[in-house]
Amino acid sequence: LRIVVLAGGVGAARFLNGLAKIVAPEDLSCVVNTGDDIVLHGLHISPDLDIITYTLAGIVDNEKGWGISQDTYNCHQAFKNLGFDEWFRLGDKDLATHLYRSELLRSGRLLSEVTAGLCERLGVRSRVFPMTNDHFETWVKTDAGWIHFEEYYVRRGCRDEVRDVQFRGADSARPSPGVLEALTEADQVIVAPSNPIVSVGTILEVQGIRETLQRRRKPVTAISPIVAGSPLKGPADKFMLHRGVEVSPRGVAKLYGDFLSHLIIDYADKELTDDIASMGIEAVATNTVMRTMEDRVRLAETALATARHERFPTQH
Ligand code: FO1
Repeated sequence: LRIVVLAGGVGAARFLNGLAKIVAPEDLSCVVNTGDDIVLHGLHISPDLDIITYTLAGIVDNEKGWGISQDTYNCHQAFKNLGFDEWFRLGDKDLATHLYRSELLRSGRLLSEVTAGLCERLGVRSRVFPMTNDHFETWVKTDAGWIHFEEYYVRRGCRDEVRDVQFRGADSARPSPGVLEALTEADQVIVAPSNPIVSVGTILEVQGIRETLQRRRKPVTAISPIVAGSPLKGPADKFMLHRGVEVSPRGVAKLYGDFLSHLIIDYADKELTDDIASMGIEAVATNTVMRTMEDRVRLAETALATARHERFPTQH
């Protein structure tokens, strides 16, 4: 079975960790959010692409969920000593990735080519697609003004109220080569438990991606990143509230309702099953909190199993 996963960063990587244990690497493709991409010190950093690639390569720092396991931070510290306000922690080995990417992008290579090159070097046999090769950045309006998403997330620790969100570049961002074909041909598309606005919502903003999902006649299964009224990780609640969407799996179902066939929700929300069914989406309740590798594999198995009870949205 060919599986395509729409992925953000840490939450998606945890899920992929389990999925990669039960799906052959060549049958697995990921379409990854690049709205978090940022240029720092002249280096092009793609946080979510790197989190996913390092996870599939088995070298991610499992404790943090990002960066390379056992990396050192000598350069980061030396830079700080020079008086720079280093709010984004780049590990020494991780820096090599950013140097590699920036060098190749400067020489005219596409982000998708650079990502494929990195995957090859790191022994990742699944395909990792950036959602777009075009410029795309998520910006957040806070009471401190407009700031890049990473500044909101890392530098300010998600503490600000979200006043507005902009997807800069979205109007002209086209999917990277092969993305629409992969989404059309996949036996199952799985939407990882990532932020539905700034991780998956960005992917859906890229020209043709949402429409391609709407046209599918095979399953699209999402895993709710919201459990009992709170996000599993990160600030999804603030972004959903800003959008006027209820912070619950029902809100997630609304955001994906035009293309979703199945939604995996936590046991804690199982009373929402009928409500979600009335939206034409089959809800499956299970344990979605991934503490151990066993949890991750079990959730991945549940996601794959939903595809065997096919049911599709009633309206498009
Ligand atoms: N997250 C942090 O909370 N603090 C950091 O200093 C940080 C550095 C970092 C460096 C490279 C990278 O690939 C990811 C990094 N992240 C860091 C994670 C990242 O900011 C977020 O997890 C995602 O962008 C949200 O999906």
